[in-house]
Amino acid sequence: MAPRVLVLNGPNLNMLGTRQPEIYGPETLAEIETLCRDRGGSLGAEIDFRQSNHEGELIDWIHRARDTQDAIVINPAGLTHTSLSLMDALIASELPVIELHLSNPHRREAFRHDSYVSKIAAGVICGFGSHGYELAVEAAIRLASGRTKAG
Ligand code: DHK
Repeated sequence: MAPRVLVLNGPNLNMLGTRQPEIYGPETLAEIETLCRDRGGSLGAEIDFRQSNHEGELIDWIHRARDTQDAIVINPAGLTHTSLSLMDALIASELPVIELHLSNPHRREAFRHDSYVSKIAAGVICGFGSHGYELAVEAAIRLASGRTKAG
C-alpha cells in the first residue's frame, strides 16, 4: 500500500506569492502543492495537501488523519508559536510529524523562536523556502513507509 502523507498549511499561507516574498519566497501555494505532488508521486506516495486559516479546521483534519494517513507534514505558520491545541491534536494523531517553515524562524524575531510543534515533531525543516516542502515530503515518506501494512 502506498504511504499516505497529509501536508497541512496554517493561517496566511494562502497568501504566498504576494505575502512578503523576500521572506517566504515567490512561489504560490498552488505551485508548492505541485512540488509536493511531484515529489510524493515519484516516491510512490499519496499526498493530501490542505490549507486553512482556521485553527479548528486544521485540528479536525489532524483528528481524521489518525485513521487515514501515515504521516503529517505541517507548516503551522503563526500557530507554531501559540497553539497548544494544535500540538495536542498532533500528539493524539499518533502519527510521525515533520514540522516545516519556509523561513528560518530562529533568524527572525524572538517571538518566533519557540514552537509548540517542535516539542513533539520527529524533525524540523526550516529556511529552505519551497524546497523545504520537497525535503519534508521525502522525510515523511521515509517515516511513513515503516508504518504502512505492506511495509
Ligand atoms: C510562516 C509563518 O506564517 C510565520 O508565522 C512563521 C512560517 C514562519 C514560515 O516560515 O513558513 O513564524
